[in-house]
Amino acid sequence: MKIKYLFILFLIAFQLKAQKGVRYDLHVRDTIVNFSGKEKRAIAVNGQIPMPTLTFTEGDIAEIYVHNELKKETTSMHWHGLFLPNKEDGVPYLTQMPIEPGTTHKYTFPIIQNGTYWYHSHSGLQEQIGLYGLFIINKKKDDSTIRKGIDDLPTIPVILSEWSDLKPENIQRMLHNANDWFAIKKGTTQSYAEAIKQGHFSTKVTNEWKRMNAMDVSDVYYEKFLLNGKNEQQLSDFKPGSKVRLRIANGGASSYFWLTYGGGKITVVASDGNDVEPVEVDRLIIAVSETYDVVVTIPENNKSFAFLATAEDRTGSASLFLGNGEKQPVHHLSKLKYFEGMKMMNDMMKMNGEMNDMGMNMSLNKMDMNAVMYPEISGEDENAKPAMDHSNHNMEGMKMESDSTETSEL
Ligand SMILES: [Cu+2]
Repeated sequence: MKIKYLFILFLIAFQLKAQKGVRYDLHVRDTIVNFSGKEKRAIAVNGQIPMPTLTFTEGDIAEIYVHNELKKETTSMHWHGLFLPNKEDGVPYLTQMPIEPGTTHKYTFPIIQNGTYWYHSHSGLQEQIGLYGLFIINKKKDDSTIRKGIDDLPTIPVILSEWSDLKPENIQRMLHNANDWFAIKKGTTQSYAEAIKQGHFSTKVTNEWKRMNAMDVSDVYYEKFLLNGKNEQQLSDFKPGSKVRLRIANGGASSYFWLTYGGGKITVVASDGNDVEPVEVDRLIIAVSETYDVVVTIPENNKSFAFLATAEDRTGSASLFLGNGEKQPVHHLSKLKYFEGMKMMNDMMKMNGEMNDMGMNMSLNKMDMNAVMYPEISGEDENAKPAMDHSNHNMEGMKMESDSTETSEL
């Protein structure tokens, strides 16, 4: 009996020794940034926005020291999508006390999964002004799920976000008031003047008559969209013609992004940290807090193509140029056709505000607003190059049919 227990103890001790503690120190500090031409307050970790990419291997023990060096604010860190003991989850007043200024908090947990994740502050609205970063977990060397040609590719961490010169607290207040300020900034008020200019006077009148609001696909205006904390960036140290894996997280506060690549197809290989059957797409949309792993090809010599993240409302984008040569022209997504969307909304409603048959089809997902609002689908894209779209759902009775339902179910 005793010998058996000793043996088990020995095994446990051996196991513990085999697990590697991996330490990171995060120094949280007040900082000043200038993303838009104006100096604004933000929060940086180790002097940078976004926070550093934390990389682990499954089986490691994470030891993350958060040093709160802010002047007067508390902080906390939440590890988005990770399986861990509840007390390490980073939610102030729920799983821990807030980290007071001038103090250090140690998070430690075993890494029992792999994939692409991210982490962010869970205090106040600190995430919006800098406290977001990638959390990457590689597979163990002997993991049977390792995929040749995917898991052995060089990795490029990509974290998306946006910047507003307004304080996040003000944005929150404005959203509660539901005023038109952001729509004015974005040029999406759909005024009568605009309606007349675009030949949609009667659409606008009907819209007002039915007391519906102007069309929009997002609520906040941002001065800049960022990819790894920059609006534009170039990586030129990869072998021309080779493949790379982008580990992408959307660390934005409210923006969905369309992802496109000038250098060819995008192969999606993982979603929210889980491997998926690889699928080739022309583009995909990433929601707030989602992650995707994609594989793209580095261009041949003397060229570089943009990996583009375009805000869903198309008011702006951020780009990562891949390749060692001249930047090739970027194919931007054209402006949305709001009046066409408005017209469709009108057509769905009876005068008394009830839905008609068309409205029913819409709610049953048989039709898609994108089909009329996205110029590249409706076939009136002034930015030339027709791009096959993989975003739309089934659209019975519409002039365009989705050719790739399997893609849209990613
Ligand atoms: Cu989160």
